Amino acid sequence: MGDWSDVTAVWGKLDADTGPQALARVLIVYPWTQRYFGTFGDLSNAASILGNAKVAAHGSTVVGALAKGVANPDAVKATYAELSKLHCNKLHVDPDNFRLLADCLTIVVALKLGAAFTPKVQATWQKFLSAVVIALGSQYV
Ligand code: HNI
Repeated sequence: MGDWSDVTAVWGKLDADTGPQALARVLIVYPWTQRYFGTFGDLSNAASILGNAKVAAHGSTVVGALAKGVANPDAVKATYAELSKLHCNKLHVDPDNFRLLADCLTIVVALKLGAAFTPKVQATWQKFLSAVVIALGSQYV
């Protein structure tokens, strides 16, 4: 999957705010995704979303779940099989949304890394996220 050290390098440069920012962007840029987070309180405008502690905590959970994929690049599909079933059967999340989250995460990563997010790094990083997105959709029936 490209030069894997590029992915581990990106991962090592991310801070605790990465997940919260990525999920907040999903909810702001694609407001229809708010439907899954009815228990999260006020999501009525960008400032509320960016300041919402539940969004931040859940963003950390979501991006934290990528650690296993980074650690096991050859087993991405197996790693996310259970999460795929959960999002399909229990959470009823439309799998198209995984791609939206991946894209927002890439944008946050680009902002954080700046010039270090070279095209080569981007290519490998997006290939990794794409594998995760496919894995998360793989148990939908
Ligand atoms: Ni997702 C719960 C991982 C994308 C909606 N999600 C989780 C949990 C993990 C997780 C981990 C916690 C599971 C548990 O409680 O056992 N989610 C991921 C990953 C991605 C992702 C790795 C993509 C990279 N989830 C999304 C997207 C949406 C989404 C794009 C909706 C737009 N997820 C949810 C919802 C929950 C959830 C809703 C339950 C939240 C709660 O606390 O009630």
